[in-house]
Amino acid sequence: MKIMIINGPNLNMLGIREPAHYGKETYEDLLNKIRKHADERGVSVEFRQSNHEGDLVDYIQSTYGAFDGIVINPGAYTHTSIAILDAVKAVGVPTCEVHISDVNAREEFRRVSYIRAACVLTVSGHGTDGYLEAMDYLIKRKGNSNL
Ligand code: CA2
Repeated sequence: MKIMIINGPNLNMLGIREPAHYGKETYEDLLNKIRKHADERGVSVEFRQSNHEGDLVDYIQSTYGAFDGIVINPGAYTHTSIAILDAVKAVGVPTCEVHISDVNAREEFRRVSYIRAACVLTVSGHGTDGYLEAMDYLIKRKGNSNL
């Protein structure tokens, strides 16, 4: 099983500031944590990160016919991007939306998520463990076509 892990704008800055919202782990710590989790479950992961909306659309498109699932934290594009929503709809690859912070407990504008409508799961407010929960959901889902 192949999962693409996509992170949007500013997530490469994790651990540098705003630990109250995003914790102390760096982006590199996050990748290592996901790699370890993937190894333990025998799944293959590839990572992408960009600060540019069009790059994120390209990454999503590249999963078509090549990946079994997507775990994406679109960052601030969550709250604005119809292009990212359309890309997920276009490829039809099972996609989980992840947010490190609890977006529903923050500013009003963070409650809006365009991508959510195309996702099989949203995990919000579980810190970086949310990425692992999303991976497990996709793994379980693939093993049970009724989900
Ligand atoms: O909670 C999340 O994971 C978010 O997707 C993170 C985004 C934010 O715009 C979303 O509303 C919720 C922000 C990405 C990280 O931003 C940083 C800011 C300062 C220091 C490090 C990262």
